[in-house]
Parts: sequence; structure tokens; C-alpha cells
Amino acid sequence: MESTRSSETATPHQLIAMLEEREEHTEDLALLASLGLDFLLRYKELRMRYLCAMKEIRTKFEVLSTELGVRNDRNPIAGITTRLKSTTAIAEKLHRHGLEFTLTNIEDHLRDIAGVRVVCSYVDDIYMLAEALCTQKDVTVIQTKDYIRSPKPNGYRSLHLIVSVPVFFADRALDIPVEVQIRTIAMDFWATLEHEMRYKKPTKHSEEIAERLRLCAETIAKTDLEMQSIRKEISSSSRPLTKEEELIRKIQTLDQPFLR
Ligand code: 0O2
Repeated sequence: MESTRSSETATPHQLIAMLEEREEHTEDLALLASLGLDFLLRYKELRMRYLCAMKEIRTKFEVLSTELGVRNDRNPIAGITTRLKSTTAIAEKLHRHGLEFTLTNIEDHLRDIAGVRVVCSYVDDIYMLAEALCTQKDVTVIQTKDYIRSPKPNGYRSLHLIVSVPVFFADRALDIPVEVQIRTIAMDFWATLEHEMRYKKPTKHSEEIAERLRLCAETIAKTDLEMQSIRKEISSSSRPLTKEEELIRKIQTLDQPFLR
């Protein structure tokens, strides 16, 4: 959105985007209050709900991380990040879908306002974690997009889930959707750099660059599978620990998972 737009002719949603872009926005705030304070308050309430749902799902993965770290000798979860879609990104996405920036359209058409990304060690961890989340009684799976079995044409790989989770507020409980992305460290490495370089940039890279990025994604995918197979081979060929060795190992790692 252009920064030279007049705040007097802007709609409430354009003003919100302007507020995010500027440091000095007292004038816009005053105008927004006169034009759409009711809208702004309801929008703020809506964002709060998605924020809470995001916290619920994040906590579920943190619990899994602690549990799996204690039960097994390795924790499959390398990191968890969360993000609430920015107002500008919401406006852009609605616009791409030919929809107005209204609260109803946000609720009815966007299911990725709240996002949780889980980065794990191996490809089989991805499916194990997805299963562990989706089989929880209060979680409803709305959609699964497996960009690992069916990568995007540019090479992008990740498992995407849209789940809904009940959130208990002071006066009621609401089911709220959250987008969960689960990927390996290697997939995350590719996606992060590719996002910076290419994804949704107004000018597209040349065919040659796109092809090089796709080849990088393939190399990474092969490496992921090779690392997984090496891990399996090591664990199947290592001799089982004696009772004494196991005891010493458990003592040595007793406090570790709780430090995360
Ligand atoms: P953010 O917050 O910047 O990550 P659409 O968003 O309309 O294109 P859809 O069906 O909502 O499509 O989403 P999809 O395909 O499930 O993917 C949505 C999210 O996955 C994106 O979020 C990215 O985070 C990630 N993603 C999808 N494709 C790519 C890709 O080719 N490269 C990279 N690096 N990431 C990808 P947003 O909306 O971009 O927002």
C-alpha cells in the first residue's frame, strides 16, 4: 500500500495498515477513532482470540517437547515459533481472494491468522508430531496439506495443518483455527532463505534462479532422508546399553529436558 495515501480518504482497514507502517500516527489514530472505533475495537478483540489460540497450540507442542525429551534420549523438536498475521498481510490476502477487509471475511475465509511453526530433526518426526497433535481430544483437524509428499513446484516442503482448538475465555469458549507448519531443520533452512529471496516478491526471479532454488530443495530433501537413514542404521546396529550404563545415562540427563 502506498504511504502517500491521504488519511482523510482511507478506509478503516487502510488506516490500520498505515498505523503499522508509521511511527507518528496520532493524526491517523484520531481519524480512525472518528471513522471506525467500533471496527477497531472488534478487530482488536478478534486478534486477541487468534493470539490465545496460538498460545494453546504452542503449549501443546511445548508439552510434547518436554515429554518426548524425558521419555527418549533425544528431543525431536528443535524449535517452535509463532506469528500472528500482520494487518497488512491480512488485507493483502483478502484482496488477492477478491474480498473486502471485514471481520466476517477474516473469520470466514482466513485460517492462518494464527500460525505455529515447529522445526524438528528428521522427516519421520514430522509425521509423529502431527499425529501426536491431531489425536488430542480437543483438537479438530480442518485441513492437511502435505507439501513433503507433494512438494510445491518451486521445491517448497513442509507439512501444513489447519486445526481448530477450543479457547476458554472469561465468558465463553470458542473454537479457533490455527495454521501449523511442521518441517525439518533442513526444510526450514531452505524455506527461510527462499522466503527472503523470492516468495511473494513483486518481481519474479528468472527461470534460471527458480530452477537453482528447486535443485537446492531437492538436494536438501535427499540429505534429509539420508540423515534419517543414517540415524536408523546407527540405532539398529548399536548394542543395547547395560543396566548400569542406562542408569548412568539417565542420571546424567535427568535435569536436561527441564532446562528447555
Ligand atoms: P507468512 O506469514 O509470511 O508465512 P496462499 O497464502 O493464499 O498462497 P494458502 O493455501 O493459504 O495459500 O497457504 P499455503 O500454500 O498452505 O502456505 C501458506 C504459508 O506456507 C505461507 O504463509 C508460508 O509461510 C508458507 N509457504 C507456502 N509456500 C511457500 C513457498 O513456496 N516458500 C516459502 N518460503 N514458504 C511458503 P504466508 O501467507 O506467505 O505468510
